[in-house]
Amino acid sequence: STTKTYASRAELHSNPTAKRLLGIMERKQSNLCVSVDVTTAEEVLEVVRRVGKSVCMVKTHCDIISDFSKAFVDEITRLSDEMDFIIFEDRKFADIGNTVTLQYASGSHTIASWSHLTNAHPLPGPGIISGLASVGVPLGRALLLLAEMSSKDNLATGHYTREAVRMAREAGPEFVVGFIAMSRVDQEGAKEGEDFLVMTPGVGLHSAGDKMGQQYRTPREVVYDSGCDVIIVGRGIYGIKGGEEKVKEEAERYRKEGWAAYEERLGRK
Ligand code: UP6
Repeated sequence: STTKTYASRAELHSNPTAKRLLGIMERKQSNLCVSVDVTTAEEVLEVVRRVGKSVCMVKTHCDIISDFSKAFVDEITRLSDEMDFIIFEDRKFADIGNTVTLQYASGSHTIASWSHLTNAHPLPGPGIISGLASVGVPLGRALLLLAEMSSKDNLATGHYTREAVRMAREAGPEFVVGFIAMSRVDQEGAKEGEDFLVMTPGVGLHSAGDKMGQQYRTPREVVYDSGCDVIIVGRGIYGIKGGEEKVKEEAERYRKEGWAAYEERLGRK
């Protein structure tokens, strides 16, 4: 997938969310996902309005929003239609199939009802995919497995990562469309015609990490050197000092860097 265009991949993808995402990436010339990790609904929406034009996707952590509500869901959904981006709830499900089914469909967040894409740890085994798929597939949703993580000394390496990829291959492309990973984890043993999206957090231009183990690389390192498809940027964009205009500018800056690295990967530059 590293030498194919997002447009050609959009045409062939069978999952509706992956297809829409790849189409948006091509149209908006953006492989940027902004992670909006702020804690009130209005702050989230404010950041989304600032960065919406520059992104292919907005990533949420709905359980950190103190006043999460139906009105918030309606507004972010409206913005996703108007500004043309996918909503990715970074839920990181990690329980048995029956429990994740309930967590995905029910509770105070009803994630499946508004989030186009979500993710899960492969730790519990393939039952976590069947459980989430039973809710998500009828709605046209998509799932990523966490095959690797960005934080220092995390345990998702080697055999664990390979098993995550094997689990995704066994599940088939109907629901599992890719990975959270730091590299092209799907290269080894790729099956004819498969197309996984690799989405990568731990991206920042200004710092090497934080005090709690986060590790940052640049958009070029992620997209060109490592062949990943989507860069996920949080504090590097919403946390920039200098006011709201600056947040918007910074999103554009990451969009351009990510896109240039993609074009370089295709050999267009
Ligand atoms: N995230 C990581 N690393 C992972 C998986 N997920 O950082 O391996 C998520 C975090 C956060 C975002 O939960 O929402 O990506 C990164 O934010 P940052 O750019 O502010 O560090």
